[in-house]
Amino acid sequence: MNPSDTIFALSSAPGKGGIAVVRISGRMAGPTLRQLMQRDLPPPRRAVCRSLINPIDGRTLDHAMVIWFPGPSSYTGEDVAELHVHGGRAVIASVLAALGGAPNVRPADAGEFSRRAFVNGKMDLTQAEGLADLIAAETEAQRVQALRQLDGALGTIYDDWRRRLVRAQAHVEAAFDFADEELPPELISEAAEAVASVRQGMQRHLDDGRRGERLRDGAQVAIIGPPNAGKSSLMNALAGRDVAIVSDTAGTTRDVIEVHLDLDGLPVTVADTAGLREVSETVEREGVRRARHRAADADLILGVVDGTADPEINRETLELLGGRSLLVINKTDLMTTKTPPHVDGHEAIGISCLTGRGFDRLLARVVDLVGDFIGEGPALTRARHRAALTECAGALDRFASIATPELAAEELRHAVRALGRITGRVDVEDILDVIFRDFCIGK
Ligand SMILES: Nc1nc2c(ncn2[C@@H]2O[C@H](COP(=O)(O)OP(=O)(O)OP(=O)(O)O)[C@@H](O)[C@H]2O)c(=O)[nH]1
Ligand SMILES: [Mg+2]
Repeated sequence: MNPSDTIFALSSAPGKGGIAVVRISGRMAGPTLRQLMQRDLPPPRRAVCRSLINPIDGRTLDHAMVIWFPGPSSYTGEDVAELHVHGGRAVIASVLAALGGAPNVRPADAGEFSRRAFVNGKMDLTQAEGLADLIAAETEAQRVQALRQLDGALGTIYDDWRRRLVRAQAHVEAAFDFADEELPPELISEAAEAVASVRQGMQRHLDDGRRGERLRDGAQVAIIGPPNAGKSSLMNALAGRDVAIVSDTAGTTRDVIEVHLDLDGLPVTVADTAGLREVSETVEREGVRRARHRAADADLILGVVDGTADPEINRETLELLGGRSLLVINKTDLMTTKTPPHVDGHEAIGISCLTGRGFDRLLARVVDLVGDFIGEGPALTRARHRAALTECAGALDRFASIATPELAAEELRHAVRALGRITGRVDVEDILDVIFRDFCIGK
């Protein structure tokens, strides 16, 4: 894969459509476009109608809308041509075949346009990831988060930390590299303060309960409760279809059953689990173990109990509630008494899976709780970022406990490198820039 090649690809989805967009990027984009149109290039960034001609046999391929983006004002930063052709399979195939026959042009590899945009400084790595997430987004909240990341909200936070650390590093390095020069003594203490403040912000970012990652992958909701309480019935009601088997036999559900749902724009994975009880039978016992495990990992627990049953069987369910959770009192259609708003300090909602009563209220509370948890504002979205930030934080902690400037500077270097890996900025030139800009050493 040669980055100086000129590449082309179908940029819209494959298949039949009203229009299809073919992009060409690289040095040969202009000559190739000229040859396809057999006319001069149109004015930059203006949509024009042109016939596309097959250069081999001179026959017309399609009447297209053509836009010419001379570099660097283009998506990739290179010369880019966009051909908006009619979206039929044969049209697309003939245009791609004509491009394939053009000299010094080749089909693009996966992600190659965006990779070039990164290499040419059009976006950082978090933005490239945001773009991938935006294309994959299936719910409204995922779209909003991805767009925020594409707009550079995450990259801005990481770059700001990195800039402050680079500056601290430059100051610490200056303290021993240029020991004979007149350096203000507060430089080191200021550097230490700056590092401590970045470290704090980073910790808050890391302690966000993985909400950004959850929004990418879906918040985890676990339905737990004693056997026969109506857990699978609730799961089916939430999913709007028969996902899990419902029966009046206690112990019907034995494994964890998951559905992915879009609740008011929020991606949620709901897990129905085996009824909690002490059993000797090995398969059901394993199911109960998995149910407890799910409850421990969940972002929201829905503890379902049968409002008509002996409360004694609810004890373990109530014990597992805590953190973000709701007690769902089911089968209100069989109850003569009203359900209390709280039970043992847990917020309670009465519903009937049979009649649907209370279900809207429950759904609204679930959306509230998951929405609160996922929250607003840029959040860590990927394990890759978390790993790099954790590494960076470790280096900053070691920096704080080291007395010799040489070793301390080495830890800062390590921290800056780890942060730079997130956005894809790993150069040393800017450290030198700060040194020379701030100190004017050697006049
Ligand atoms: N009257 C009434 N019956 C219900 C309601 N919800 C569920 N049931 C019945 O309760 C029984 C148990 O329902 P399930 O949904 O299978 O209960 P579960 O909690 O998943 O049970 P296990 O998987 O065995 O732990 C079934 O016979 C359901 O039809 C309700 O709101 N009202
Ligand atoms: Mg069940």
